[in-house]
Amino acid sequence: MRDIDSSSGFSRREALAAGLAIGSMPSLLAAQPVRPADEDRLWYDKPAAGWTAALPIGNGRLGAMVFGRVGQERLQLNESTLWAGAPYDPDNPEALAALPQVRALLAAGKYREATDMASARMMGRPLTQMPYGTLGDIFLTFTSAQTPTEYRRELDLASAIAATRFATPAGRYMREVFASAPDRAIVMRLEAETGTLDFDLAYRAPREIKLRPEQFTGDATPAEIAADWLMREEAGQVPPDVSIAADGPGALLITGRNEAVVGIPAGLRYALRVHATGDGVIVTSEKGLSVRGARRVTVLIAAATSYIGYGDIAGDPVGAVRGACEAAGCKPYETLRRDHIADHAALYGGFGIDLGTSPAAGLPTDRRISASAATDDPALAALYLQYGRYLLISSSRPGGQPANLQGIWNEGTSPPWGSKYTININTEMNYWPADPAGLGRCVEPLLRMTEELSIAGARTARTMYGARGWVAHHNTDLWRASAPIDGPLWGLWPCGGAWLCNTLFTHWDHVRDDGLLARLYPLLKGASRFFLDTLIEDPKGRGLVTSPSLSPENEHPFGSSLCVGPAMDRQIVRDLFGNTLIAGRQLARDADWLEDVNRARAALAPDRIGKAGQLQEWLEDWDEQAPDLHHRHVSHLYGVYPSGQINLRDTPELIEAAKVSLRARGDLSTGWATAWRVCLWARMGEGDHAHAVLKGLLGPTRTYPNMFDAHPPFQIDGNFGGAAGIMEMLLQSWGGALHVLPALPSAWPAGAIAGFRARGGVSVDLQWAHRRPTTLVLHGKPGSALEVRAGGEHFAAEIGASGQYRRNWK
Ligand code: FUC
Repeated sequence: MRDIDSSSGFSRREALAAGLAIGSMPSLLAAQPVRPADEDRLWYDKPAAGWTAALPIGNGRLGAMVFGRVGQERLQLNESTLWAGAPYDPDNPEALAALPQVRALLAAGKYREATDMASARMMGRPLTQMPYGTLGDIFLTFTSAQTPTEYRRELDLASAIAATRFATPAGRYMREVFASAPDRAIVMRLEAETGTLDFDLAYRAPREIKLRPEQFTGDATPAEIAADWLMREEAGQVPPDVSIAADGPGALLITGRNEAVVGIPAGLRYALRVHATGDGVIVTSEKGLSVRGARRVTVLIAAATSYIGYGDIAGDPVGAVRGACEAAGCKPYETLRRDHIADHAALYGGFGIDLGTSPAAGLPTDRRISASAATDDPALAALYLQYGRYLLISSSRPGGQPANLQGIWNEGTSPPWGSKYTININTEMNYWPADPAGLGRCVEPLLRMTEELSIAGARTARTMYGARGWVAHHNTDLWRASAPIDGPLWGLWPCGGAWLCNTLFTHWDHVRDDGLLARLYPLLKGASRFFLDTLIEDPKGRGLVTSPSLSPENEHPFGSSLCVGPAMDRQIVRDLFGNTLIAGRQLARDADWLEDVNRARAALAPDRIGKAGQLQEWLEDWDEQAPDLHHRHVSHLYGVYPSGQINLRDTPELIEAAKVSLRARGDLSTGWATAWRVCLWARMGEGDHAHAVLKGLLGPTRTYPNMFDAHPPFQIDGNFGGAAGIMEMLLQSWGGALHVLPALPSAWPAGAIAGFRARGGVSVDLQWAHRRPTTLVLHGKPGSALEVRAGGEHFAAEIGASGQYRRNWK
């Protein structure tokens, strides 16, 4: 089988025409031998053997996994509001009376008793939240599938188009699929250069996917590899609550309901409309569409649910999908495609990275991943970063839902961990690369979710803690549930809302927009107020602490994770109070109350160094006796990254202690936990160590063939955390300064990055050679100044009247 090389084909030309390639990159890069944006591409010489080899597309709301199969194309579909259940209130009023008793048991060191009581009386009802679902699949089954003689499929990140090209003895074919945000539809184009297109299109309703062991490793089953026709009999089997009907010429209307889970009824309806146009004969029936003798076909897929907001499910999905299909149906394919590319480019463009290249960069993406441990492939890290940006743009768009544990891509109705929002690390990690990588606009859904969560969380604070302000625990879902779930060992952690606030404040710190700060302040104030009401004095006089709480999700040596005042809580609340002070003072609000916040911040129990020289995870020096010394969470290192409160410049002794802790924890863990370790080693100035850990993240154990992160199974946070970690090795922005090449690994001696955003609203372009900076250009407001640490120097960079500061090194 021969590969079809598309580099001289339409993708490159059209990307250039759309201004996406090197020409549109900042001028700094244009003069350099920088990897062009149209090399930002995943490609394969065979169809996807399984879901984790299929290619994701998304417009923030609608998503699809594209398999690129020859005989039977499969599009597995998602809509970001299709979750199980309906609005519900999980708060447990019994908690209020149990709270002082649980605290007393913890103070007495009776951890198991405290856990039993919390389990019986302090948990949310139901004990689990609602899972994110799937919208089912569309299958296009071709009547004359034959073994291809040439084959290539790819995902072009700059144009956000998944393309499959192949030739069989019957003809030459091309398919393109993209999820258009401006046209609110997935658009699929099929073309036969020679031969004809003859296929049946059918829908398969959502089903439960039980993860098989091989899906944990990313390997496909032999059956999957052999069976290009695998899904044939299943397509068209329709459960009773799903209806499929013809909806005019070439169109199908599919309607169904979401799932009822753990006693919460199914409140949502969904609709899917598929509309095919083309030059052949298209026949519509309640079984699907059949297309015969065509050369060019365009298939539009629109989907919606009745979800309007977390308390309002009275939307009209049928009206929405008919409207979207009709509007998109009026445009020729080329116009849909052009508008989609321009819309995507507005987010994707303006950022570039070049870490150098090697022969490995010429291999198909799956082969690069499997070879990455043993080969030199710096461009794979650059691609991983750009893929992270692509995934964020595709799964988190203003007006939509934030990226969940799987972004928006989920194959079945009972995904791992419900594919929810796990806010004790995973959701926050999703947004780590957003601002630095020039995608601050993608943070908007997280802001809106947090605003909604603060309303539910105020009820939880009142009902369960008798406190003012608002609280959220370690998970939330589409319905913004904020009570503790799963069990006290995981759920009874009151800092989820506070961490979201800090993440949003970091976003503000990058854009420095007054309107945004005014929008954030009520969130910060409410979260701070909860802690002012609930922090307690440590009986041993070490300061203010949380109780009950836990160091996510790590068991201490006394048969529980439940404890008083874990380090992470103190660090998160320290940031929260500090951020509230900055925001309140800048907005000239609540002067007296801010003094209370200031006093409480100073009274928080400080970080502690234990007898092994480690940064203590708990208030007590328990680290060495914990049952899982290599636990994936490194919660007490929150202070190092994403926070900067522990750093090389201001607290070197705590950094040394953090290194002791992290070395003991080990380098490789689950996908997201490995990505966190990359960020941490970078923040601690150890570029080669960060790079070694990154290699572990990019290898086949933690990266699937489609470059999705493997927890395992698939979880998207590692993609985002890894993208952030790659940037942290090159540029950091903390403590009022820009740190240039703070953790450059020896594997990347020369390179360039452009469009990096630093705190303070400054955009940074950097080139380096022989491991030293050669050119630094800052773009920002004329007159603004930034402290820069670069090449062993420390200087103030003032942005000139042109909006630029430039520095060249010899
Ligand atoms: C936390 C982690 C798990 C997983 C889950 C979604 O509970 O400890 O590893 O990532 O979230």
